[in-house]
Amino acid sequence: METVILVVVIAVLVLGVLGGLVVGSRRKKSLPPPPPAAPDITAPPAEPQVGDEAETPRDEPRRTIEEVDLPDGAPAGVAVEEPPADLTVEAPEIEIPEPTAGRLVRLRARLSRSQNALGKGLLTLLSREHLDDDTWEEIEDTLLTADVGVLPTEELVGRLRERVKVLGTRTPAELRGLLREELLTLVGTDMDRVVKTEPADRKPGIVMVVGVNGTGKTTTTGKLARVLVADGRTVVLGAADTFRAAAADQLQTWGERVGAHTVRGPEAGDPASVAFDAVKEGKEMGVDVVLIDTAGRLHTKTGLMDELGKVKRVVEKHAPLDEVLLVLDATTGQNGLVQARVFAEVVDITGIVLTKLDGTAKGGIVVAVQRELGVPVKLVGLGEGADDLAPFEPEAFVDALIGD
Ligand SMILES: Nc1nc2c(ncn2[C@@H]2O[C@H](COP(=O)(O)OP(=O)(O)O)[C@@H](O)[C@H]2O)c(=O)[nH]1
Ligand SMILES: [Mg+2]
Repeated sequence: METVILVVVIAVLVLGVLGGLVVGSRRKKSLPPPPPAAPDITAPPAEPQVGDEAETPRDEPRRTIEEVDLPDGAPAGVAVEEPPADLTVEAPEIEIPEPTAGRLVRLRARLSRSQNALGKGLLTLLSREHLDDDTWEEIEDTLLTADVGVLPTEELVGRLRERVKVLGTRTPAELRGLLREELLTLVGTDMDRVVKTEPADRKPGIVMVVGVNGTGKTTTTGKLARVLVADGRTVVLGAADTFRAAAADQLQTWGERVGAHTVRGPEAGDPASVAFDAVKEGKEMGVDVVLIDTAGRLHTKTGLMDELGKVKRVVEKHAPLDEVLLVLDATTGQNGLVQARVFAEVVDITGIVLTKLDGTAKGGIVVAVQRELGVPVKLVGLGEGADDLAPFEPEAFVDALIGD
């Protein structure tokens, strides 16, 4: 019995010693590693070697991203707290364009060159005591110089001569009244000058803008988008001038300012497919109007016809064009009329935009171009500013020409 007890005691002791060793060795494994050996500060600093990052300061230990202190639970190598966003990069601010009502009145001073040449010149001549043939000829010259055109000039002078004769003695106010009436007759007060953007039966309205390069098509398209947005409409722009990337950028910039989306294609891509996509996206987005800017660097009539004709045909797979606006630069005078004729043969122009009326004495071109095409001037450009496009109003225009 004593032997048995002794064996048991020895066995327990042996097991205890063995167990302690195992536990001890486990503990040993979990101990922190010994501190690294202190650097030898007597050794000379090593020269940067190839592959070293020479710009890393040698006295600062390099830390890999895993070594950077991270909050609990954060996976190593992933930045947890985003640095604050760069405050200089802000979402583009959307502008609220000016209302369009009364714009021509506000911009009337811009017509001062035309006013001096045409209105004031005519009134001065008409106020002469003796209205002899020479004076009437001077009146004709004044109208011709202002680009009113030969036939309209003859008509106006014929009627004025007649009425002045009937009138006998005349006061300045009477003369002004006569001139105003006759100029209004030439400009036309009964034409429909509304830019058609809202067909009754469907959405979106489709407007195509055409004209020779440099006349102001892209600018006008951008300004028109602003006019529409100011009136509470939503707009998609189609950059169908694919000759230069800059043209699409220019249009897109206009669009961004008023929050209008621009559809564009690859540089030198097919303008017709951009126009088609613009209308498609406009439909999908449910906007009110799609405005299509086109290229104007088409020197031959056949090239022009192919290009614009195709854009029109392709767009009309969606729906008919509601408005085709021809942009003419008022400063180009008779040359503009020649261009107008060519464009009118290629597409059905439904309205004219006369740009740069602020920079010319030739406001009479309004009359000439309407006669030429039998289409009304619907909008006028009176400056490079974003809101310098005005609906054309015959009364306000004539009043601006002859002064109050
Ligand atoms: N003074 C003035 N400049 C205008 C007017 N409309 C356009 N422009 C300028 O004419 C130049 C050509 O315009 P742009 O729209 O690029 O012509 P596009 O080639 O027909 O698209 C630009 O410098 C415009 O700022 C206007 O009504 N008055
Ligand atoms: Mg352009």
